[in-house]
Amino acid sequence: MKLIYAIVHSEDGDTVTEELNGNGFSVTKLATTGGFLRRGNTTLLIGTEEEKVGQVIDIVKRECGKREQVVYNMPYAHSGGASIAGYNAMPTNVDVGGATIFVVDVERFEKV
Ligand code: 2BA
Repeated sequence: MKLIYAIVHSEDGDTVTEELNGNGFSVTKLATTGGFLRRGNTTLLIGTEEEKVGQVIDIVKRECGKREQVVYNMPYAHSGGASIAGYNAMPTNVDVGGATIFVVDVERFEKV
């Protein structure tokens, strides 16, 4: 048996958990914090048989893969009070998603 730790962006946590559950995998979802950026992320614990690890990783890749998203930044308003009315929001491409995955051996698994 293997235990998979998948650290994903918080915004992907619910959809990937639903998809894993829908495919018969049990998931424990933890609210975690990245040590470097100190932002919230989500860590999923998935215990499964060795032969199903590939299927879990495929689901995580599909639901949490890196992709670009367009965000609209409002121009910065100086404290002088100039109105931002009439300015267009600036579209910017940002990277979102991505997952960090660890697969470890489970020495013993019991439900009591
Ligand atoms: P990623 O490498 O995609 O990592 C995303 C999150 O996954 C990390 O959040 C951390 O929570 C977890 N993680 C990644 N690798 C890990 C590992 N070897 N052991 C345990 N947890 C791990 P953050 O720590 O907030 O990092 C966010 C992003 O900042 C990282 O994205 C990476 O691009 C960058 N980063 C992290 N540590 C760095 C460092 N020491 N120097 C430069 N950049 C760093």
